[in-house]
Amino acid sequence: MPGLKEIDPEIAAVIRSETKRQAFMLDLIASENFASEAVLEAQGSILTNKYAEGYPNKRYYGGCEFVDGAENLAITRGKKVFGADHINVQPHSGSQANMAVYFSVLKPGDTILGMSITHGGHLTHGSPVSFSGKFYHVVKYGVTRETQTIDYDSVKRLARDNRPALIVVGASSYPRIIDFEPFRSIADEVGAYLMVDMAHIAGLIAAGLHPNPVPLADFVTSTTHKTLRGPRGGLILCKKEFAKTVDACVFPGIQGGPLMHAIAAKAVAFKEALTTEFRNYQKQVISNAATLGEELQKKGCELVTGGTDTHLILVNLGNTGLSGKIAEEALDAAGITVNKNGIPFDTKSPVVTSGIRIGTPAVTTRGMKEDEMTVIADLISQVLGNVDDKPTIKRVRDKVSDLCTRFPLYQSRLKE
Ligand code: DSN
Repeated sequence: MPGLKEIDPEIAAVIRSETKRQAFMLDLIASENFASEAVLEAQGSILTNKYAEGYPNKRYYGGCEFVDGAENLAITRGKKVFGADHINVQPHSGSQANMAVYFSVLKPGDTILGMSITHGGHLTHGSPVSFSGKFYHVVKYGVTRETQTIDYDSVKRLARDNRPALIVVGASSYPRIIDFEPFRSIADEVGAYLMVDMAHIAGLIAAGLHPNPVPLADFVTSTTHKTLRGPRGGLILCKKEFAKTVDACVFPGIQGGPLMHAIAAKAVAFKEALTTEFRNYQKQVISNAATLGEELQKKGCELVTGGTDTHLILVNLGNTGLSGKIAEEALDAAGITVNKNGIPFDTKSPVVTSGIRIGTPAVTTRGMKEDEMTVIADLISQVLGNVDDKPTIKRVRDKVSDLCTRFPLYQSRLKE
């Protein structure tokens, strides 16, 4: 059969350009990573051709004996990585994983207590523009003004006052360790279910470098492509008693045929997550984030919460006079990819923002360490101090390109 270049040169060109962009720009998006060649091979495999609605040994189609093998491997390994009773590896995304949990224990109109997106939470934790804010009555908790860390006292007060059916824990721009124990005891006190969305920190948890919510929460959801470094997708972990209802809510509740190629790639990622190399990688991710944060502070940058315990830092640009939008655009022009991000109590809109979020999972996958974080902090600060100065942007862009060349990525793909 003819290949992509012959059939569709335009899409082949898009993939080639994106491969070059990933190889020669610094990816500091906290939710991104570079999947291994093994994960990519499984995800790009002929398993995409197979319909397998249902679960292993209980499918609605014939010919599922081999894809059953893939899903069973993903299930066994995923449970081992996180120490869970039950795992569903079929969610196409983190949002679908969250939706399936909500559908399994909530009725429309029930109250959920989730972290405000403006304080670091996620769209699906009750934002009014997401299904979660449209189907349910949402009460939001956040961080304190003083420490910018989760206000556990206010979580307790809000839970007592509003008696939520479900408490949602987890964040997409929170740089500190989350203590799941207070949430468990608050949920018990008010008779709520507890769900933890660990998407951002799943890799750290798999490596034992962040407390594991699985023993405490009724449900734990995640994506598989952030710190966990697998294929794009989602998963749900839960106690045995919820297994049947969660599975039924994923299929046939909200999804049809599972993406067997993605499930096979999840199995590969879980295998990788069980290795010593993976643990060492996650340690380096955290150490790199700490170094990057400290070096940026030395250059005068203000960090939300004053630092990080995880893979990400949130820079408050207030003292620079820049918005997140301007900073993101200037850094992008210099070959450094970050995202504008609201900071707690931000007065700017979500499309402008007063902050940028910076993460180290992807650059650490390339092999970069503390020395490179010092260089990157210097490059970022040069750009932030000279957003309109073309020669500075060009000089930084050249340095970024040199740095990326020293830490090659997807080399065989660049030759294609
Ligand atoms: N969009 C993801 C992130 O960047 O954190 C969350 O879903």
